[in-house]
Amino acid sequence: MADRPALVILTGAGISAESGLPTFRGAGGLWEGHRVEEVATPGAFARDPELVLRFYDARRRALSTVEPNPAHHALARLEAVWDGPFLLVTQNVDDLHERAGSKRLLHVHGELLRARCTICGWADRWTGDLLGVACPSCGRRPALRPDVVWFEEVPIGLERIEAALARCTLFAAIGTSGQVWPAAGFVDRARRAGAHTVELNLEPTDASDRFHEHRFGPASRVVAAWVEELTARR
Ligand code: BV8
Repeated sequence: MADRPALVILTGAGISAESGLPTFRGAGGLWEGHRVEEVATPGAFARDPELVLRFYDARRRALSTVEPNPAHHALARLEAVWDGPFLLVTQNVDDLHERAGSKRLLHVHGELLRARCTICGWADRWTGDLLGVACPSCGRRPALRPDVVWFEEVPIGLERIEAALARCTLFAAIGTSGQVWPAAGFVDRARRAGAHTVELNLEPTDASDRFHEHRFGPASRVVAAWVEELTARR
């Protein structure tokens, strides 16, 4: 019996853009006003923890004011009807995929709504500000940081992602500029496994020539149409 089709999807900031969350590298992007090294590296946190905590507190607050968009909902619908292996890997630290109903989801760069203690290792869901807050476990302050993967830190779930890519038959990258590694290399791993690869983005990226197929346009329209086609065939 032909193996069931195995799907791996990688999403980036572009899938959340129409929900109102700024991307990283577009005009008016998230890093606007900050060089990424100033706010998303362990060195930045050691040098100026207040600046970094304020940057993430502002993003966490913004998250409570936005909703998933049709692209997030389309991926949750696709997962619900997909009859083969399915893994949604997101580089995003927002919770919009969860709120749209996605379950088989992996945050390769961590989550804005989680925090951890740099002293005792405590970690848990966290929805409030972190600036000035003592660790709820060891009581030390300053000690808490956002539970996200900064540059130079090891991404989450790489073994599980590698296993999924090694057997995938269809790989889609949605709303990502393909500039951050090792996530940017997932498409190459999928191609080596023989998968068909699709890039869904507002416009061509520097990574476009590494995909077999492209669907250009806003994610809320393009992802919904792509999912419609895939589910009609099943
Ligand atoms: C690591 C979390 C060692 C926090 C982020 C080669 C191999 C390995 C590492 C490296 C390498 N070369 C360089 C490195 C180091 C570095 C790296 O990649 N540097 C780059 C800048 C050159 N990588 C690392 O440090 C990583 N760690 O390598 O550890 C290791 C490796 C393997 C095994 C063991 C050890 C850690 C990287 C993670 C950094 N953390 N964020 C936070 O969010 O604050 S990165 C950040 O960028 C976000 O996670 C974000 O998701 C990610 C990628 O950005 P995108 O999502 O693509 O967003 P962007 O704005 O760039 O693009 C948006 C896209 O959407 C655009 O294409 C746009 O056209 C499109 N779009 C816009 N609107 C729409 C749309 N599309 C559709 N519809 C729309 N409406």
